[in-house]
Amino acid sequence: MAIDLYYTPDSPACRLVLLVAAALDLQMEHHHINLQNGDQYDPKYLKINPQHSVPTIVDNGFPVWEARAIGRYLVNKYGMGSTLYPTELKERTLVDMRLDFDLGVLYERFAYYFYPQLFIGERPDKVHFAKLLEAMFFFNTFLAGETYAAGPTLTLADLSLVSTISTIEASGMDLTPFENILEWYTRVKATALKYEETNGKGLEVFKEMVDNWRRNKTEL
Ligand SMILES: N[C@@H](CCC(=O)N[C@@H](CS)C(=O)NCC(=O)O)C(=O)O
Repeated sequence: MAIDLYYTPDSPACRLVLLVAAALDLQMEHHHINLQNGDQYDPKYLKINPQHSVPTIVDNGFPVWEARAIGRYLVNKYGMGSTLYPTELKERTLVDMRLDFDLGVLYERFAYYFYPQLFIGERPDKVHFAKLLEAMFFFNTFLAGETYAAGPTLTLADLSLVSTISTIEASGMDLTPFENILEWYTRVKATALKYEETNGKGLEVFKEMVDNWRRNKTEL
């Protein structure tokens, strides 16, 4: 039975799940949730995920949400022998550390800084911007001398962080001060399976939204 995926193409968290599914060559039944139309509040969807967030998967009746938990679930269940989520304790802990960093620090700080501007027209907040820059420098430091975010091989950490970094870039942030991030970003785009089909496509939709917002903002 195919796994059901409830998603929105431009959402960074959803793009992460698409990247993991491609890496594992998993077929999923895609269900588009239109957040603007409020599809996430449909009682049928709330029954599956009372948190009304995307992405959510339903695997043989078992619902999972929170993108990084979905990633771990998919590799644990369908990625036998995959290096995406290593089984050795220290290697796995490093991947977990980077996933938690992305969820709780990097993406979180980006969202606090950028989404109030994009969605409710607020002015940029200097303190939030400084916190985001600090997180970018953290990540740049983690990458010093490393090939990937959690060591020498591509893991779930890279798929998660590339969905965030590409979103940050699409928001208009200049990445040139972050040399290690730039090198890593180029490498991940070239090695993550079906990158353009999964992250690239949804990112274009996000970029369009940002471009429209920027145009309307300067016209005011
Ligand atoms: N921590 C969640 C966040 C997911 C998230 O923020 N999804 C947004 C779209 S990017 C969403 O579902 N927003 C609609 C809502 O929460 O009602 C994850 O990583 O899966």
